[in-house]
Amino acid sequence: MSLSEEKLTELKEITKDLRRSILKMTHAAASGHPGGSLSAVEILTVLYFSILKYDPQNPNWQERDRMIISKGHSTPLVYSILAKAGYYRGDDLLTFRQLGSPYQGHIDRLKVPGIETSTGSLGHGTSFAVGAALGCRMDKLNNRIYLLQSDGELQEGSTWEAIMSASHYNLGNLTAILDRNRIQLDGWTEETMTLEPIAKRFEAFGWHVLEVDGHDMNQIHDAILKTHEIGPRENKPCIIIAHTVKGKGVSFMEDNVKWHGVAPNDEELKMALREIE
Ligand SMILES: Cc1ncc(C[n+]2csc(CCOP(=O)(O)OP(=O)(O)O)c2C)c(N)n1
Repeated sequence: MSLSEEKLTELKEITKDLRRSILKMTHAAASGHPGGSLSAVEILTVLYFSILKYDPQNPNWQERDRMIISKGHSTPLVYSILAKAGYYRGDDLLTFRQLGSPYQGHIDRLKVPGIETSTGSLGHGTSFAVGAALGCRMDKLNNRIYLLQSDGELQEGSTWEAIMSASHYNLGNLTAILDRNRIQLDGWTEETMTLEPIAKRFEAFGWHVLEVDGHDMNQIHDAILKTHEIGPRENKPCIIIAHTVKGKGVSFMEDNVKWHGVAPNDEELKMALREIE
């Protein structure tokens, strides 16, 4: 069932808040990763506020869905969304990347509640998700495993070993979402190491593939619900290829590799915040 108009309006307001927060946090730290945080805003908003089962009062609740964020550098987004989800107040988010702050540059499950696994060294998250999916199935838990992947990490061999094992073990309880923003650290993925045809490659590795506009929250939501049916029915892991724009929402950051790991200065912050309004 699609999102109601009311729910969609609520989610859109959340995405605006998150974009503001990403910009302010990176500006305050004078470092961080705005581009790949902005591209994944709608994906994580739909997950955290209309799909995922979690209890912020009890982050280790056994039946929780497992949300594995493999692109562990997208911290300004992740810390902001966990605050909104109620894991903590978040009034200290502007200590981002300072010594002693819990909000370090890459996510650490021992420092911030709600983080399922520490990542940042790219290419680990998919293996972790496979292990979590196997473990939850063995424990007969009534939950699902969600994985946010980046396209840059699909250029790493270990990721494909994990992708292969997910179908070998018939992990119908696993939904991956690929933030297909087409840019990694050095440039366009297709120029650094060709990934296309990604959908056919996942299919060849035994996954069920769906594709969406990664900024259209209705499409994201409906595709995730489809994976809840298709995964267990076909006993297959599912992937949603979410076509996104790196730096989405700020015109001078969009599709621009420069904004992978650079913070806005005072003037750029003002311009960017005006655009979000
Ligand atoms: C194993 C490893 N090698 C290199 C890096 C440095 N690094 C940080 S982000 C990044 C790539 C960013 O592109 P992508 O993974 O597609 O992320 P997104 O565009 O979604 O931000 C790289 C190579 C890293 N974090 N881990």
